[in-house]
Amino acid sequence: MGDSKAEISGERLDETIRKRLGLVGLKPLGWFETDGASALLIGNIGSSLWPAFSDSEEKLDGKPDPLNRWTMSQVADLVEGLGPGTVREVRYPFGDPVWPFQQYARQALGVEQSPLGLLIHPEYGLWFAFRAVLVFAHEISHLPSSPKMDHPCDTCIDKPCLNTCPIGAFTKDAYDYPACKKHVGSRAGETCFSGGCLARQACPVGKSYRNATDHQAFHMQAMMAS
Ligand code: B12
Repeated sequence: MGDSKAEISGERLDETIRKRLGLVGLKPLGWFETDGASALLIGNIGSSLWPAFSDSEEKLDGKPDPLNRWTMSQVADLVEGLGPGTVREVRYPFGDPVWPFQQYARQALGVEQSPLGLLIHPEYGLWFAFRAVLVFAHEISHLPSSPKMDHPCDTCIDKPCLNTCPIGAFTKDAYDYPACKKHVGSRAGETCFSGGCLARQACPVGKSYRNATDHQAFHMQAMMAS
């Protein structure tokens, strides 16, 4: 018999992780390879994590970066449950260094970029985000493969995402972040600040997965504070 750790079945591991993360509204989104190792991208679909996060100690303790701290605590529990030496490294989409999460998601999920810069999924639209990447220590066999995805923007003629922003912050190949931030912080930008990005909401794909209003407001507030 060989080293059992070298023969971890990806399908079984995926299922174990899916069950654990499902309890708190997180999800294994897809597998990919990075630096010669098997890696798993973890994220949320729409407001799937919002109920568990809303009741958490991290959300209620009044300290900074509650969602990031909550994520780290969920991932630490998960990694511990997988057993010592299973996960070599955890990468987060926040803090230093800035890991290229959108590139990871392209690899893991086969999704592509929308004109807003956010990646778009044929079912979830713009309403999915990333919380962590687990880099595994041992080779994993039978990894679940990701299905080939259509890119919904190819058949979207009107592109409402590009003509809904009240200040035209999005053009075909640029996002004017300073202008966006100035507007969202002004009286005229109150709707964006409390209800979320209007351009993102104008996308016709995956509307039923749209983030809850308080979830969107949470991210807009975090963006303004950054
Ligand atoms: C810095 C940052 C921001 C900055 C600047 C973003 C910018 N457009 O310049 C600010 C604070 C403005 C921001 C805002 C938001 N962000 Co942001 N952000 C990041 C962060 C931390 C790093 C991005 C980066 O610099 N990567 C470095 C490069 C090397 O990595 P990369 O994967 O190759 O990067 C690609 C993107 O940067 C992309 N790109 C980014 N912006 C744009 C804009 C256009 C027009 C184009 C064509 C390309 C493009 O091009 C790169 C090549 O693929 C990532 C998390 C992460 N670590 O990836 C989240 C991330 C990109 N943000 C995300 C989100 C959801 C948002 C907001 C919607 C949050 C909100 N307020 O509700 C807004 C929307 C802004 C927008 N429409 O782009 C998600 C995107 C999920 C998705 N479906 O793609 C990410 C992945 C975070 C996450 N936890 O999931 N963000």
